[in-house]
Amino acid sequence: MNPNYKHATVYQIYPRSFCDSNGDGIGDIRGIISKLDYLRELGVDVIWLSPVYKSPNDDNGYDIADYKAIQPEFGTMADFDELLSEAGKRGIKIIMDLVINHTSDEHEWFIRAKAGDEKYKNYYIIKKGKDGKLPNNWGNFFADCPWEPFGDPKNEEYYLHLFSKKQPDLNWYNPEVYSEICDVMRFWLDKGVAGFRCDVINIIYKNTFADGKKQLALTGKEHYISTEGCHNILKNLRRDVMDKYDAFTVGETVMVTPDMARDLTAPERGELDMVFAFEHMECDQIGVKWFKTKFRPRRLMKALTKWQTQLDWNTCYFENHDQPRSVTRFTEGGKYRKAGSKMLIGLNFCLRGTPYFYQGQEIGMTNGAFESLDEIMDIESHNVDKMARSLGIIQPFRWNLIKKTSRDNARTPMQWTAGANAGFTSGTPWLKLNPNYTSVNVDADLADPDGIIAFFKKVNAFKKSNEILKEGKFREIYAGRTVYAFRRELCGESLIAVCNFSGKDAKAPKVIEGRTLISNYEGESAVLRPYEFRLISPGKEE
Ligand code: ISL
Ligand code: CA
Repeated sequence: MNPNYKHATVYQIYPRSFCDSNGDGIGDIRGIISKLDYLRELGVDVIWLSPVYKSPNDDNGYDIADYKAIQPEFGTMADFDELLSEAGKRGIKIIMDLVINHTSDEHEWFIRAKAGDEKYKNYYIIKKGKDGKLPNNWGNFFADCPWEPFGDPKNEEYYLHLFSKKQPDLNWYNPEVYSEICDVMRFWLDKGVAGFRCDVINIIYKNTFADGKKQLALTGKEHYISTEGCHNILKNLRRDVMDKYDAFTVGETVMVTPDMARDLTAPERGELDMVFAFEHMECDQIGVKWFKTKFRPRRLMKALTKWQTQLDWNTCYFENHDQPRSVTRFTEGGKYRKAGSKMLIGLNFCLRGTPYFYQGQEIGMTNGAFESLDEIMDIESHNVDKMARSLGIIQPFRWNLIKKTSRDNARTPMQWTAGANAGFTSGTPWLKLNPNYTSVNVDADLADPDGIIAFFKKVNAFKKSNEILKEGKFREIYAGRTVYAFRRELCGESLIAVCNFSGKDAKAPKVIEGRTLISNYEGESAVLRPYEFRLISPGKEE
């Protein structure tokens, strides 16, 4: 773990939806530059920038057509360089999104492969079908078929795409792919970026292309999750590239267990600095993430405690560009928006690990207010609709699933002001704004001394100056139906964090006695109020 970034407060920007500087309705790099002072005020140390590379946008930039070029609608390389230097002046570092499981089918490598160039064919995973059948029975992350015919149908060749068919998987058996990616990483590190968030990094190396064990979703996954081959690639990337820079990596690791996460991050193994795990994001679903069930706080507490105790260093997060908004999910649809947002922010800072926040979380943005699939742009949602239709699921039911789970819930434009288009753009936003921007926006929140941003800053500053919250061990001390409390302990001293995941008052457990240092409510109270958060200094240690 690079110690320079261990305690960074990281803020994720989804460039398309952050701030539009030129009125085309699409957020851009100059828009980000214009908000750097705002981010410095929040106390952000590192920005994780979702992809800004050249892309045909089948998956909003996660389909990269050129790893060394900026997407024209986001600006130019000169804009990017200016962003880096302006951020640097404010003490803010930038990490890039490194998407290396796949490229776009419009990447030059894939275009050459299709033109029959053997060298580039070997950059991708191209397999023969068998007797008119697909090469294997694997599933696809976007509710699609993962094999698409490649070239002349007579050849019966298919290419693998675990995501959209415009995202062909790279062939990590090929050392040339490795060298190309090293080169890409050096290109950005030489410019001065502080590292990478590595997209679905634990699935890049497939052990075999044999059929997988049949399952509800992602048949075949046992052949590619956290394989030895993947570990080796990560070790090499660390040794050949990362170690030469002051930088860090955070892996997006899907379907990992704490054991796998330990292997991916153990300092002595020299692979990744930290990983995003998903178990706590799965506490309101059945089987696959498109089937949401009622949120039960106990499931969230169980997942948090499990990861806090079984992995030495976590990434702490409740939101990103793939997940519905946390305040909608975990605090009754946002009925207690202000208290709920603050509670989740407080909790995120008090857990052991590096805290990550997603744009808009600091003002309590809620899920999008979409009324039909026509208003949704996310390719995943459209695929889910198709799949559900093919299973005979009726439209109102399909829509109900998609409305709750669509990734566009997190991608609605950032709400800056109560003015036209929430101050996001002077044009027409690429995705429908949440109409609640008239009251939920940065201006309004900043003007409120009791606002969410003020609370965010307070807890952020406290954490930065407090060794117990930074380095202390985690111990759960109470997990009731709605009340969750834990201690952070360091050298015989401790702090207690407590949350009430309920819109009703809850009895305060005895174990949380002490002096309240920070809370999202005014004044003392014997009971815990709806979505109350408290950081407590216990009187005496037991
Ligand atoms: O639920 C998930 C994991 O359990 C998924 O959302 C998962 O995070 C996702 O499918 C992988 O996401 C990443 O790679 C995708 C891209 O569409 C996402 O936006 C990105 O975060 C393909 O590059
Ligand atoms: Ca723009």
